[in-house]
Amino acid sequence: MSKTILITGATGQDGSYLAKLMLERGDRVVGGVRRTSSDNTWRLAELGILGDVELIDLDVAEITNVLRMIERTRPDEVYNLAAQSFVRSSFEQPIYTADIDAVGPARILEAIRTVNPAIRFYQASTSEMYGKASESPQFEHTPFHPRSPYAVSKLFAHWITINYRESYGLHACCGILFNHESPLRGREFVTRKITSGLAQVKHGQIKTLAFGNLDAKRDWGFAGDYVDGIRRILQAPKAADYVLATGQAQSVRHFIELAAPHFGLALEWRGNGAHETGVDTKSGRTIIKIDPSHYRPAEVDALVGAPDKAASELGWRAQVMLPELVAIMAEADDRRVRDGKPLN
Ligand code: NAP
Ligand code: G4F
Repeated sequence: MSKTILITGATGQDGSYLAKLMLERGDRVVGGVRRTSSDNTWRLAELGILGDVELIDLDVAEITNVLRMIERTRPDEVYNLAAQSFVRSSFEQPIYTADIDAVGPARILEAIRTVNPAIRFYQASTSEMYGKASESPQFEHTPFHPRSPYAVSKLFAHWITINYRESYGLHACCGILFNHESPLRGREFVTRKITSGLAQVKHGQIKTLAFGNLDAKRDWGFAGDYVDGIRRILQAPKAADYVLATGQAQSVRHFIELAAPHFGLALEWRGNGAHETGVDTKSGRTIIKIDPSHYRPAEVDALVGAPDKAASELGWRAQVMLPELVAIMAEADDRRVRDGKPLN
């Protein structure tokens, strides 16, 4: 039976992929968009679904707006993907980040509790909550040690979601998602910065790229796989929380090494620390540098998830592993730059 799905943050990477998945399943999809001075629907357009999603003004900063939109659209399920999602910016804007990422979900939960407690609710929790993790890999029960205002805010959101489940019986679930990427990833995140930047180097638009900590390790999967997991989490008969991850971690350095050959570059690392460079041995040109301004006040050194519960209870497994993910992203950015299309 067709359902009404409300997605907050529908213009983001996951919101766009999730909207496409739900439309393909025959659901009515209402996409919450926050008002900005310029159009930000390019991902929906790239997926060919811009005309199919009902777009509404929805900013999770404003409780009356959230209340009205839930009353008006009468969703069966709400997926809260809205966030200030860039960890580094959260150190500069901790209070704003907390308002959107922590209090925002609490506003939605209050609206659901008030309007219709039968509405199912999904909260986009994050592996960043593990931060300085005390065990590896990380499971649902691994203790949290957040290392940024973003992660602290998301931890509040995680627990308030569980609290509304326990206090009021809401069918409210958290997906603890490890990093997931795609050609629709924002360019400020390191994976897309690598593939879009190397495409620009290849086509002569820029000479060098500057990074921070090359040795940070992440468990990178493909966003298309993860939105399928998000949907499955909310369909499970009993509300619960799940880790979604590939189970494998690699460094930023390794991601760059995998990406370089897709752009015809033969990368060699030279030097150490802040003086390390990446040189293309074919041309002899330095294409990668270190810029310490990209270092974070507190870093998350390594994250790797254990998606065993999602596999056994939801039948979910990541399909795309890192080499294929890099190839998909590299190919998309190479094509965009070659064809003179915006990188966004
Ligand atoms: P994203 O591309 O940054 O998308 C975030 C979305 O939130 C955008 O549509 C953004 O709108 C919207 N937004 C920001 N502030 C808002 C506000 N005040 N009210 C309503 N909407 C607002 O992030 P993503 O990668 O798709 O991630 C989706 C969610 O999963 C986020 O909550 C993120 O924190 C979480 N998460 C992501 C990952 C990952 O690896 N991608 C992993 C774990 C958890 P604009 O288009 O106007 O900016
Ligand atoms: O790509 P990142 O900015 O992603 P980060 O911080 O892991 O956060 C992403 O994943 C989380 C899930 O774990 C989400 F919750 C969150 O919303 C977001 O989607 O950085 C990855 C790593 C970091 O250790 C960072 O220090 O890459 C390192 N890094 C090194 N140089 C860099 C750079 N990160 C960025 N963005 N830019 C650099 O130049």
